[in-house]
Parts: sequence; structure tokens; C-alpha cells
Amino acid sequence: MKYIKQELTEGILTITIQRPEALNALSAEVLRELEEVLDSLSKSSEHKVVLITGDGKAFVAGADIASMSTYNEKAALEFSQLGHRVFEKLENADYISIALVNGFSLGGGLELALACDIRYASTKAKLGLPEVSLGLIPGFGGTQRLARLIGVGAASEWVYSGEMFTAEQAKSFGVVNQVYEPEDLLKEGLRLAASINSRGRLALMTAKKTIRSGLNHTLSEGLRLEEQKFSSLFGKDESKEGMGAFLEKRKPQF
Ligand code: DAK
Repeated sequence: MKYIKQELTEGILTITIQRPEALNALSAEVLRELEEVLDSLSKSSEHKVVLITGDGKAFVAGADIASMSTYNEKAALEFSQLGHRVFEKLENADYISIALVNGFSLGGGLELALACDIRYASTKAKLGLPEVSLGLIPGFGGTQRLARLIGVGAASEWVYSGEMFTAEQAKSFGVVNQVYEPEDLLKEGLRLAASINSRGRLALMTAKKTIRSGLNHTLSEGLRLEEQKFSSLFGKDESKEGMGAFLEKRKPQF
């Protein structure tokens, strides 16, 4: 693969977007490679948690402006559909994804992070949706996922101003979960990943699906969904082991 590196550290997979000469900007080629990696991960069902980061000083500085500048409406629609398809695969994947936002995370780069389940950022990160400064709007889910994550008012500030925010500001908006010094980002990401990895896969995936589907329902429908998903775990090997281990005062083996 030219643009995506995959690395295992203590059993945890890190996917690195690697196109540093363009600050890891997402061209169609980069998106297709990412899709290939996501497809192979979902086929193998090997990982409960995956880290995603960028090489060099950027996480991802956006969709590739050089390619986009040549697009007509049809090509732009195809590009947007490609991005949506890839990011939806990530969002709905059978593992928990953690974005390690090591640097610039702009436009499509922030949208990639928003499709992940959890975001940790380095103090060096700068985040934003600068599309309006290019005469565009976010095209890989930014208008929808950011508003769902932080609310319409806050998302409106990000989308309409096109400004870049520091990692601390992004944390205060709720865009990122935690902020760490650059040298600690991977270590903290691996620590969180190891914690998630020690939990039961079925419980993790059921929780993820319940949170994600709940967003598309009313509260009352979401609560009914939770009843169903919660009860579906009873009688399963995993919950027998989890509750049994608690009662036997030992660590569960998932
Ligand atoms: N695309 C292509 N190349 C990029 C890039 C990008 N998004 N960002 C940076 N680069 C390239 C630069 O052109 C430069 O290339 P060379 O000149 O060396 O060949 C190299 O990366 C290093 O960048 P700089 O020299 O600019 O580095 P600085 O540290 O000075 O500045 C920066 C870093 C991140 C502030 C700056 O590079 C910058 O402002 N980059 C653009 C950020 C941006 O506007 N990102 C949002 C892109 S728009 C849609 C689908 C998707 C989208 C919208 C619609 N539909 C199809 C409807 C999504 C849109 C976006 O993501």
C-alpha cells in the first residue's frame, strides 16, 4: 500500500495515513486504499479496537484540494459518495475506532476523525472545517456528524466561521475527548485501546450499535432498543464469564 501503513503494537493495530508531502490530504486514491484496509478488517474480525493517525505534522489536512479543483459537479458527487461510503464503513465497523489527532485535522481530516468512535488529540493539533473559505461546504459528513456530536449551535460556529481551533478549544466543545502532549499521544491511545481490548467483544459491539442506532431514534424508541440489546446478552458465554468472574473474585477471560 502506498498511503496506508498498518502496524501492530502489543496486539493493537494502528492505521497511519501516510502522504506527508500533502499533509496526508485525502485523494480518491488514499480513500480507496483506506477502504481496502477497512474491508479486510471487517472480513477478519480480528481486532476489537483500532487506532487511526497521520504521519508527520498532520492527522489529515483535508480532502485533496488539488484534485477537487478539477472536478465538475458529477465528479464532486462521486468523490463525496466515495468519502461517505468509506467513513460509514468506519463508523459502522465491528471494532472501536480511536482517532489519534496528532496535527492538522481539517475538513475531510476532521470528518475522518468524526467517523471514529473516540478522539484523542495532541496539544499541537489544529482542528476545523475550513470548507467555506474554499467556497465549499463539508462533503464527507461534517455538517451531520459534528452537529450530532456537539449540537447545532456549536457546529454552526465551526462550519460558518471556517476557523481552526486548538486541541484544548476542541476539547471544550466536546469535539475531542482528551488532549495530551505529542510524545504521550500514542502511549495514551494504546492505554485506552488496551483497556477496551480487555472487554468482551459482544458487549462492546452491542454497546456501539445501541449508541449509534439510538441517535437515529427518539429517546423513547432508543430506550426500548436498549432493553432489547441489554437482554440479548443474557445467557451468552461472555456475560456468563463476566458476571461469573465477578462473583468468583477473578478477572474475566474474554
Ligand atoms: N489538499 C492538497 N494539498 C494540501 C492540502 C490539502 N487539503 N493541505 C496541504 N496541502 C499541501 C500544500 O499544498 C503543500 O504542498 P506543496 O506546496 O509543498 O506542494 C503541502 O501540503 C504542505 O502544506 P503547507 O506548505 O501549506 O503547510 P503549512 O504548515 O504552511 O500550512 C495548513 C498547513 C494545514 C494550514 C495548510 O496546508 C492549509 O491550509 N491546508 C488546506 C487545509 C484545508 O483547507 N483543508 C480543507 C480542505 S477542503 C466534498 C467532498 C469533500 C469535501 C468537500 C466537499 N464534495 C465532493 C462535495 C471536503 C473538503 C475539504 O476537506
